[in-house]
Formats: sequence, structure tokens, C-alpha cells
Amino acid sequence: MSDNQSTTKPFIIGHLKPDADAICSAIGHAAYLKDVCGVESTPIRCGEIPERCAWALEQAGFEAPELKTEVLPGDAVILVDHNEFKQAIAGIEEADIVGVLDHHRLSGDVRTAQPIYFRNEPVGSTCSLVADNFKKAGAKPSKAVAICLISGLISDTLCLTSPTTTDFDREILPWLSEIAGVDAEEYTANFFAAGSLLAKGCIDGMLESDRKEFSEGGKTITIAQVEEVGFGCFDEKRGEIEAGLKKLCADKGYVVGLIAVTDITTQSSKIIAAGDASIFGNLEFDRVDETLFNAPGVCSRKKQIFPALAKAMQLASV
Ligand SMILES: [Mn+2]
Repeated sequence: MSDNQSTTKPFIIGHLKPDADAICSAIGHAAYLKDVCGVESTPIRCGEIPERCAWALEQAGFEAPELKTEVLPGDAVILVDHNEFKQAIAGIEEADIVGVLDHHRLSGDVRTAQPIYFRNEPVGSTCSLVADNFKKAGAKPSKAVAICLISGLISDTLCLTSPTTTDFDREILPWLSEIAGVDAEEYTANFFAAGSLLAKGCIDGMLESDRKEFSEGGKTITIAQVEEVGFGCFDEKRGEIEAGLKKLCADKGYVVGLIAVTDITTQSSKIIAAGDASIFGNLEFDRVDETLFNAPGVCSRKKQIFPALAKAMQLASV
């Protein structure tokens, strides 16, 4: 981004309800722009930092990026880890998007007057792309930035076990681990141990800390996901989680809402559904009862859960 045409210092922003990849790729990309391209930018966040991400930032010695709830018309913005406006900070429609670095489906929302830097690849994390940008430039991130980038990568790929993992990620992680001086597996265990929302019975946190909205066939749906080490406490909390999800769908008008509780040790999920049963009844997972599904081998919202829900909607012809 050395010949960045924007005259204003861009904000680098991850998606709403940021996860470790959204926060850490914003920090990492800002470091890349400064160190490699000599371009100043400001990483920001548009939501609360999840507990595990806070732990990761502490390991790296970074302060949380500044919280912003909207951007203004004409603000220069680089989107990281998303490109759908539904997942973006308020005011994005009127902002000046000068770059996108992402690993999600294209929504068609981003339209610009000028050509922009746009890198979207089907890899495991946006942090992998940030690391690769350093690598391609023959540069190395600092130890602190490397720790940050590892956090986003292992968080999104469950330490290279999620089906979203690619060879690209498998090459990047050891490269980063060496720079950071950490053992990736040990780091992953500590990262996921850092905050169990299920054990704490924090239902709001489970529903809100990693939840995405999607537009599909003109309907709005939502999928929340929580990563846990094992399914302990699931059965006793299930009723509360389901009640919370039902209320959320009613309040926000979602035609369907899912929450996936994913066990990172087996890469399997338990999925609770709310909303239109004629839709979620078509889900291709093992139906345990009216609203609960077992999904062995399912841990990726993007590659497994969202496509299954989109297919269920088509089958229900909504
Ligand atoms: Mn991501």
C-alpha cells in the first residue's frame, strides 16, 4: 500500500463483534503498513474485546485498539476480516474504503470510485494474509506482532484443525511461531483456556461475543459460535441458551438463529436452533430433538454451518 492514494490516515477496522482475527489482523496490518510501506494508519475496533483476545493482547504487550462505533462520510477505511456491510461498523456506506484484506465470501457491498487494494483469499485467517504480506516483502513482524498474528490464526483455524485451514496457514504458523518464540500448541491450549463462557454460564456472552448476521435470499439470519474445551456444562445450560436465542431472534426479526457450541478438542459442535422450524428442520446435521443438533466434525461457521443453513433455507423455499 506504498502508493496509497488516500490523503487521510486510514482506519483499519475488523468486523462487528470482533474476534481475535479481526482485532489482531487490524493491529498486524497497521504494523505492516508502517514498517514495510511507511504508511501511518490507525487500527480500531468496533466492539468489545473477547476475553481470549484480551489475554492474547496481554501476551503480546499491546493495548486494545481504540473503540469506535461509527465512521464518518469520507473517512478512509481499510476493512480487515470482513467485507459485508452487515458485519461492518456504522457509517461504512458513506466511508471511503481504500483497502480490503479478508478471507470471507464476497458480498458485493464494497463499491469504490477508485481502484483499491483488495486481497481476499480462501485461507484460514486474515492474520495469515497479514503475515504473508510481511513475508512477501522480505520483512519480519516484531515479536509482539507475531504473537498477535498467531492468536488470530490459531483462533480462526483451531490451531490448524478446522476445515478452513489451508497449506498456506500450515506454512505461516511455524514461521510466526519462530519469530514469536512460542510453541503453537501450548499457546493454543492457553488461549482457549483463557475464557470459557459456557462454564461461567454467561449466556449473553455466548450469544453475542462471536455472532454474525447474514442476508440470504432476502432474509436475515444469525449464527453465533462459542469455542470450548469439551462440552461440560452444556446440558445444564442448554435451556437458558435456547431461551436467550429465541428472544434474540424475536427481538431482531431473524427468520432463523443458530448457536454452535464447538469443542475444539474434537472439532465437533452442538447446535441449537430458533426461529422458523420449517427451515432449521432441513438442516443436514443429526437432529437430537426439536431444536438441538449434533454435528460431529463440524467446527466452521463459514465452511460448514452457514452453507448448511443456506441449503436448508432453499429446501424450505423461503
Ligand atoms: Mn477471520
